[in-house]
Amino acid sequence: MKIGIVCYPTFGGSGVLATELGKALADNGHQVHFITYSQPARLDFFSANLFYHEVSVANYPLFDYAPYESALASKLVDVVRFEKLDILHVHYAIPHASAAFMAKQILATYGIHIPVVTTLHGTDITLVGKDLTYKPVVTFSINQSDGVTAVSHNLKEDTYKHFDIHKDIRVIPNFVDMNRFKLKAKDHFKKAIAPNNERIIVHTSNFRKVKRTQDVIYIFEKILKKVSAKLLMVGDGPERPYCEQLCRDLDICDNVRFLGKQDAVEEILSIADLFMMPSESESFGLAALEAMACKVPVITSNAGGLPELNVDGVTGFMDAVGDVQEMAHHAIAILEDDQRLQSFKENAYTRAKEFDLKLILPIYE
Ligand code: GMT
Repeated sequence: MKIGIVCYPTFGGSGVLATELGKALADNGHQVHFITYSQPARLDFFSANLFYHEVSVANYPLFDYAPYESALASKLVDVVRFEKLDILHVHYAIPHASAAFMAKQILATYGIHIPVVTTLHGTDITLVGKDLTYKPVVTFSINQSDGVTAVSHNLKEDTYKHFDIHKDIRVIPNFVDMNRFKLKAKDHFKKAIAPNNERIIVHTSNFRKVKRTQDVIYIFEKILKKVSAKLLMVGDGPERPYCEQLCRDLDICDNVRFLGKQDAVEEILSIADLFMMPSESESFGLAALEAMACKVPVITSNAGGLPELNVDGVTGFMDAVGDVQEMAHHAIAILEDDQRLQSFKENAYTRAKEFDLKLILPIYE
């Protein structure tokens, strides 16, 4: 098939998942066209079946806000017509689903029928979409999609709860490429980070408020009182300066490194003993799944779809949002005992295999 994929090209989970899906579909012989405003972060190689079409927004002094949605709809019309696409798959409802709807209507005037599949990822429903500013458009464009998928049962239920949706929503969970995310020998790297064989704890996110990154620092400070450890904070975003300040206030800077945005996350996960995701809301938790594929147990909150991934007491632990005391307690329980740590690592890996790309790709197809 000739598939158009619309996504955010950044390091956010929806963009990562959309890019990995496009790459896998291309490997399976489909022709995949990414349509977005810059090169997706994980689309950093050449493949005969992969194409990238940049949406550029013409600016004009009159515009306080450049109309990206109109530019995207126009680009979709252009690419569907001239590349003869069979289907559009849009990731993240705002504004991708509504731009696709507009493109679909315009294409109909040329006698072209293009089916649109919308995949809901999380904040497009739970945070931004619910906002009255966007709600009518989100509701309408979901209902107008020819197919709708959500990345967890929790997200599907939330969508029905908050929007008047009369379309069937199919749950297709996030997946991980187990060939890429696997434990790799990175002893030199481990030695550089933890020269005295300290436990290594990792957090990766876009440092938005919803991730509760300061909780990671509070939990780590409690862990340090019992277990010698190092914390790697991967990613960047608005909360990072507050986290850095908190490390100074708690006097733990020597044990914390902020690595910024990283491409080879799997290499960092390969030296990790524990992953932390204390999010306020999380429709699935792709970053936790990637950690589990690298044999890293996870301490998460019990928000949103996380219970559909993390098996409490088996692949890690789950505690109430904001309960840093319990999260630290559970982290210490895993880290202080070599044998227990090893069995949590194996369990995390076994669970991750249930979300292997090879199993999820055919569902999307
Ligand atoms: O987590 C983020 O802030 C990024 C966000 C996005 O939409 O780009 O991720 C969402 O989609 C991911 C892929 O489906 C899910 O694994 C994340 O759980 C979800 N994030 C939230 O719900 C906060």
